[in-house]
Amino acid sequence: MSENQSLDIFQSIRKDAFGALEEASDFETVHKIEAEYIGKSGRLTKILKSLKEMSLAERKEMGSTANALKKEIEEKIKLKKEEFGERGGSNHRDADWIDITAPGKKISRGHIHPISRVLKEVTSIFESMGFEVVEGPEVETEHYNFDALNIPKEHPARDLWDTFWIKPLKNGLLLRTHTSPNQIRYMEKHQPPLRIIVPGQVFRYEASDSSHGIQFYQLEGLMVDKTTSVANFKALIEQFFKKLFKENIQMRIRPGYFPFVEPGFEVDIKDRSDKWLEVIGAGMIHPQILKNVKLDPSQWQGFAFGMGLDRITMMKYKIDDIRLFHSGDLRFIRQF
Ligand code: FA5
Repeated sequence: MSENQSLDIFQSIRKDAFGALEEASDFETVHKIEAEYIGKSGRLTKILKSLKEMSLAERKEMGSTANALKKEIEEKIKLKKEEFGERGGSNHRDADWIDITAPGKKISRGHIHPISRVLKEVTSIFESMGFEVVEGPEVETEHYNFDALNIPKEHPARDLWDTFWIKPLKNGLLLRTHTSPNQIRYMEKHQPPLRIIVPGQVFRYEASDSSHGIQFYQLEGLMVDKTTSVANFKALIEQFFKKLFKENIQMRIRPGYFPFVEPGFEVDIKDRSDKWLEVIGAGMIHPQILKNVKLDPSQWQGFAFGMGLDRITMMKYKIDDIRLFHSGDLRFIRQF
């Protein structure tokens, strides 16, 4: 090998090694470069190993250049290793090193179910209008769910509510089909004037479709005073919709039948596709119900209503299938 050729080799090794080290951006890469040039079978190591086959003069010349270059590369590698975490010579390992400037991992947060969201908003609107929030049991007795509401056994109106009965049947226990039993429960224990709402889950043994669930939320409302009238009910509901939807939505009240009110109505609101959606069953409390709870119908009167919260939520968030609420589909819930 001529002197010029050997100098060329050293120059190219030097250029490659330093170029690579300059570009290296982590500890691993520096480690690889170290092996490539000055490791056991590194490019420079090979030359050093071949020295013994050379003449004395060659060996002298090549040897000192090779050793100087090796030292230079070693220095640079040491600096680079320090830069990426290995404290020169100490036994810190790469894995022990923490990059405190690295961006944090994104923490995924939970989501509030749209019905919970609406329930919270709805209760706070009614609270602002003087209503108190009360709760009642989901497993109910036949007495409160039906009889006390003027729906005795064999009464055809029982067919309005397909019921999940709890075995053994002789106990007369069921999953409440509506929140109305709480009208009775509350009036038995409290004297008017009364203003309450009772939110909760109800259950019906019926076929489901895009606007009917077998398990859904209702919100019962009850107001009893000396002069409480249909006009009060209408004003309350209009005010409520205005506050909840924050825009004027179209609503209509039409006659409806429930054995525990007289007269009874149903309230519809217009949905996006211009179709009426029934959201509330309501009416003036039937005199017989007042008598059942030992209130004198000639002194007291009031209204009651049962609002379908799932349907209200569908309107509020433009959801077109009620079954999505219990689908367990995370893509749905993550939108809220
Ligand atoms: C009742 O349950 C009565 N207890 C309401 C009532 C209370 C009347 C007080 C008079 C006085 P209804 O079955 O219509 O009525 O249900 C009331 C509301 O619940 C409906 O307007 C509707 O918004 C909602 N709803 C009824 N069935 C379902 C269902 N399967 N899925 C989702 N929402 C429903």
